[in-house]
Amino acid sequence: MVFCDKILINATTIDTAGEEKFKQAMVIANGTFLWCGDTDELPEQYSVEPALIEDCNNQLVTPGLIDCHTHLVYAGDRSDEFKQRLSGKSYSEIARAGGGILSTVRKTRAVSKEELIAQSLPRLLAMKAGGVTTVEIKSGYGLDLLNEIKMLQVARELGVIAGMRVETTFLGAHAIPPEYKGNSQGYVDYLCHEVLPRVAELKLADAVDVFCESIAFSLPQTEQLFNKAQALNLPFKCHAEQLSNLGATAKAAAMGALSCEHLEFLDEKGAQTMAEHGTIAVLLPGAYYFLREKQKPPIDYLRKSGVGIAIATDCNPGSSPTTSLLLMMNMACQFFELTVAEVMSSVTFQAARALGIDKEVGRIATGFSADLVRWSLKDSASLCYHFGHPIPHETMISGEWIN
Ligand code: DI6
Ligand code: FE
Repeated sequence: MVFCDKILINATTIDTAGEEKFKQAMVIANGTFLWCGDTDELPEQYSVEPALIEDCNNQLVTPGLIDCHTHLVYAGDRSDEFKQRLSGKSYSEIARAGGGILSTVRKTRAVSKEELIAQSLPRLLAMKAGGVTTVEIKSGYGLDLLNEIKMLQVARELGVIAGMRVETTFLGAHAIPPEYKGNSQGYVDYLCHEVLPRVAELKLADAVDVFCESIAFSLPQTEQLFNKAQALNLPFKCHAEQLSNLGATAKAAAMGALSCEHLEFLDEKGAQTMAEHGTIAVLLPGAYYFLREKQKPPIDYLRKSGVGIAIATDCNPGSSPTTSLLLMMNMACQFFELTVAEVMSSVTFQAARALGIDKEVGRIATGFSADLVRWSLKDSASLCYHFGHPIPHETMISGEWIN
């Protein structure tokens, strides 16, 4: 007899490719999956009180969803800039005039840690209420040592408060702060010599990200930051080819980046380099929609070259003010023409790969964290099909139902 905490039977689940598997059973003990397989083959040795056996009646059970790219810690909002964009100004124009990311930097610097938690927590809880159990959170609205540390500490604390898994990413290279106006190289040197080593020493970041773009950091500066990340033993990733093509993807992938993100302007060579190095493409349909981009990421190249595709919210006040990963899943089908199976994989297995935690979360499989969502739906197409509509569900994190 092996005593366990819960058994779920007769569930429709998904595999790593996002394809459905029927009549599945899951045995859960100590927060992890002890056994997963066909309900008919459930070994008799697993013993649990009958009340703790849950018959899922063929409903959809997915791994807990993973939002692998967010900037959810920030103060204030940018609805004023939304109005400017509605009267014809572009995102880049607003950024060049000192608004954009820098306007959120001013607001984020001005608030205390407690206030930043108070403003950011509702966003994280909204994600949790939508079936998300793991969230990546980037810094990048502090842009100096103390404020970047403040943001990363807030991100870590939010994970504890919400009872979710939070992966933190240092994005000091998000914009050039006012103190270094006209001296982006001075700022990159400051990040490499002072900020990143301290962040690493405090173990506040699980990875390093750089916004490589004409309105942000150049390719050589991006490479310099990645070299520093490597020297500090931190994985790295890149905001690449979002508004133009600077060749950041090929460089980042060749250096061993976990993921490259946005990618609207990615070319074939970039996609091939990603495939060769197992770099994940993180696509962000919310930013594509909200900035009214005309160019889509080259899905066909990515597919053809066999690059793993993840989808995330990019939750941020400037280009994607949303917390709904479910809405992004629908948009990924509608705008990027991903299949239902691709989308299901993109917010579970592929998202876990993008974060380098694919041996722990993102799958319903033996040894993985028992994070799952039981949806009141018959299949995964229904999950991608609804939009802007609450879908009743129950979420389990580390073996415990949280609703
Ligand atoms: N690209 C984006 O879409 C976000 N950051 C980035 O590098 C936007 C962040 C913001 O506008 O506040
Ligand atoms: Fe982003």
